[in-house]
Amino acid sequence: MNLLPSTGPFRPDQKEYLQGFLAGVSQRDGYGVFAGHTAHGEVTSDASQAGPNLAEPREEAVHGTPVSDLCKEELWKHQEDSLEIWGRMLEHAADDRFPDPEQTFRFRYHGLFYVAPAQNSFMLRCRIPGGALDSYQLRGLADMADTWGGGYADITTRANFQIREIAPRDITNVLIRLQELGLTSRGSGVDNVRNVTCSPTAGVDRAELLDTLPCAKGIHHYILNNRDLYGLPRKFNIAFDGGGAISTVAETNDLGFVAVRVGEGKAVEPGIYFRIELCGITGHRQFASDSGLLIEPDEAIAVAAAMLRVFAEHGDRTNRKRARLKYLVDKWGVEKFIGETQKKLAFPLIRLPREECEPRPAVIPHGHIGIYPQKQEGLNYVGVCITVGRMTVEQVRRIADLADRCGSGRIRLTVWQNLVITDVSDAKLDEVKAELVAMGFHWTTTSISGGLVACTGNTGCKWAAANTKAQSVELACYLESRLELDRPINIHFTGCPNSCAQHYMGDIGLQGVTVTKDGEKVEGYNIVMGGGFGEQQAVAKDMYKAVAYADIPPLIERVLRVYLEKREVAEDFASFTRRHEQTALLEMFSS
Ligand code: SRM
Ligand code: SF4
Repeated sequence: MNLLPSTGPFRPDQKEYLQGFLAGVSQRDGYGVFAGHTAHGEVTSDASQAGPNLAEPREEAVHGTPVSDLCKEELWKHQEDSLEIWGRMLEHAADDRFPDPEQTFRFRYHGLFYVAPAQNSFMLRCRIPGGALDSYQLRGLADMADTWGGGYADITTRANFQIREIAPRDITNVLIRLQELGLTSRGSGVDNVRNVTCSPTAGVDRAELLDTLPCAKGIHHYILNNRDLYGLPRKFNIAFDGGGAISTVAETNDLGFVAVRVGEGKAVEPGIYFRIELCGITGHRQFASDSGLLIEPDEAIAVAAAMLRVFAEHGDRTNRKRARLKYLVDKWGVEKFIGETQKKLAFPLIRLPREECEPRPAVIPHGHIGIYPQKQEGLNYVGVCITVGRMTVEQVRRIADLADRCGSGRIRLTVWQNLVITDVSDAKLDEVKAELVAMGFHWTTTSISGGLVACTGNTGCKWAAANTKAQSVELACYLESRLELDRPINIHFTGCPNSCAQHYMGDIGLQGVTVTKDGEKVEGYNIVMGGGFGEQQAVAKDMYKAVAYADIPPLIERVLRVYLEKREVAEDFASFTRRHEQTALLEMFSS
């Protein structure tokens, strides 16, 4: 009998011989005989050397998750690199064809969102680090929206720009033109680091501790040039806050860098540092929390890259509902996450309790709207209210012209869906004001529209239960014609639980739901109140469920009238709603 190992499986006669042999040995010793494999794949009888059986090819894995366990989207990512689909996009353009579900997912790597059934067309989402644009880019975007889109554009809640109603035949035209403008849309959708935000007045804010625009641009370009930072387990948000007069709500991001000053006599040299906040995800009712880490500003890109790689390697690749950074850190604890990050860094991470840093200078409520002097003598920035971020191409062009004529040609988009024109000389302020009024815009901080944020809603997004943009504008007009507020208020309209407009951090937050009224299904909202950010940070509390939209304007009017009547001196809306229990508020609002 030939018992030499062959390349195929054992023959029946070989198996029988081995079984008999092993049974004999086992009887002789009185217990089973171990046979396993060493780490090099040899068969061994020594249990202490046990390793995997390499005789069979090991199942492929994605960062340790076997391919058979991957969720659908992870499998697509594993099968083909979505950054390599230029040919396919050209094909779709040539055929004027919409993509199937798999290609719809892949196209989002390039910022192309096929948004049917809400609209039978593509939406282009750009990537504009820090929301910083030059006038020629703004004009170029307006031309794109005119030529290939619906003649309008939106500023998003990540200080970004979206153009809608693009036909399949034009998808490569828009991508090419965008690059010609020095912009990109790469990685603006699905499982990538989204548009990196920073303080919209970075570099001009008198109160800021640090100009964070170079940080936002730095990580943006690092990602663009390191392919392993695409295809994360899920989306990832990064923000840099310079610690100045305007918040960029870093605490709503997966990773927030917040500038702080450390004074004399502490464990580190006095100076300006970043504190790192982790795992903001307000749709899941969680703000980012301080990690205890204190880093030098020039370490920020390296630390962000290391944290992204830890997330890429260990985030959940099987269940997309649990694939955000929050769930990895919930599972591990912050210490383990920091420990794994440290392993990837060539310099030590340092901790310092938050109390050892100086308190943040006061944030101006609604400081993103209004006219303020810059740190550069004689110059000002003008925060313009672009109600819910929507502009016609004509308005976009006029803003670009205004920035050229009266400023330095630079503008900044904000996470409040508004924009800031910088470098306006004192002498030009009146001209800017007059032109803004002529365009239908304003800069009044206490207006309802100045604090209005609304996601895309059901005219563009299939998840939406309501027409958020139109209804929010209607509500603002209704309230502004009946009430006068002397303190800013934020109202956030979000079309579904995904919370793209962060309703849980609004003074008043509305989340779209379908409501049955008089036997008919109509658009409506769940309403939360008392949310806030920064010093006022709080997740808003549930107040009303399933209110038909038609009933909302009079309801919110009543709420605001009660607030104005019963508040303490100079009390803001958030403090007022927090001072009372939900039942007490409901009672006051019902009378
Ligand atoms: Fe969002 C998905 C629009 C900011 C949480 N978001 C979507 C999609 C792509 C719907 C879809 O999957 O088809 C929406 C496209 C609508 C359209 O056609 O315009 C959409 N999200 C938006 C924008 C445009 C809202 C706006 O009007 O400003 C914002 C684009 C930002 C950007 O420029 O990149 C936008 N989305 C946000 C934010 C706020 C933020 O990122 O700072 C959030 C909450 C924060 C967070 O960390 O999640 C947000 N969007 C979501 C989620 C829920 C993710 C989750 O893990 O809970 C989804 C659904 C998903 O990813 O599967 C989603
Ligand atoms: Fe769409 Fe919902 Fe996001 Fe609004 S919150 S844009 S409805 S996914």
